[in-house]
Amino acid sequence: MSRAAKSRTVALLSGCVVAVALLGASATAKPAPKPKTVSVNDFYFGPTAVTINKGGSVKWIWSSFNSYPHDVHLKQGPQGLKQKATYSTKTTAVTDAHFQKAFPTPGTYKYICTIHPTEMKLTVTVKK
Ligand SMILES: [Cu+2]
Repeated sequence: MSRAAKSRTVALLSGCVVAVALLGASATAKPAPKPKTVSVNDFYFGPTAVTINKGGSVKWIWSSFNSYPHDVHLKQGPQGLKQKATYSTKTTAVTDAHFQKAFPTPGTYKYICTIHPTEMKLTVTVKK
């Protein structure tokens, strides 16, 4: 076997080892709930509604194609919601920003972009 072929074989084998290790990890690790992602675009949230379980998270990702600034602002949440300010971002980024938030309290959360409040709306529903 040539030296190049040998190193290719080694690379292939180590690739298999990594794949097996990853499979093993995903089989044994506790399934961490992945955040639902919402893209922040000129001039809409995509999708416009998401449903998560209690304790789940939403991650907003600003599109790299944006030309205008946007924020993520909780307009209305469940009654008596604690730490309400933590549900909004102060960022008015155009691109390359993200905001992740966990929702321990079930209910309906109405979001807007304060810069485009009539166009950009999102409903987050948190199930019990
Ligand atoms: Cu906006």
